[in-house]
Amino acid sequence: MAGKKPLVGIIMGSDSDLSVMEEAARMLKEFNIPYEITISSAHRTPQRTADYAKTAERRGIRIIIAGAGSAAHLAGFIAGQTTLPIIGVPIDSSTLNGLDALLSTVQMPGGIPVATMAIGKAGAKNAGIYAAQVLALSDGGLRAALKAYRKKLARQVEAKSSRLKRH
Ligand code: RP5
Repeated sequence: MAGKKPLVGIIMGSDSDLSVMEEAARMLKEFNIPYEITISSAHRTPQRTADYAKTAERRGIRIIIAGAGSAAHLAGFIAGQTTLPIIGVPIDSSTLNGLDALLSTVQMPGGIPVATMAIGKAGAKNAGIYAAQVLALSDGGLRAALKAYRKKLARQVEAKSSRLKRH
């Protein structure tokens, strides 16, 4: 993976989002998908965010995962400037525990979609997996890795259940 051109862009509104967005990066690493990761805000650095969105496709990025909290406009702001698929991750960084970010991210106007995940770490993790699933449409090796991952999850549940039965 090292040295390969990134296929997925992870972007977040603040460094305070990193502990959540690292979950997306962890899943991309697990599937050997090269990614880039950056911080840019729709509100605090709108020009930097616009430049990121507008140059992503020509830099070889295929999907963008955008995570932000509070009045979270990052994913939608980016979606308005590129036709790359955008995955939104609402982050639970505010006094409203992410409900604000969920509504701001998911309620896009018709014509400009954002695929919105769950609030917080589960959403970031699923964003990484979802990006892998989109890339797997044209990558048989990745499809096989995703099927193996599902089997691993099932085995983990069975192992947990067996441990319970032994008590
Ligand atoms: C949002 O505001 C960021 O995505 C972050 O979740 C939240 C708080 O940012 P900081 O004040 O911690 O930089 O734009």
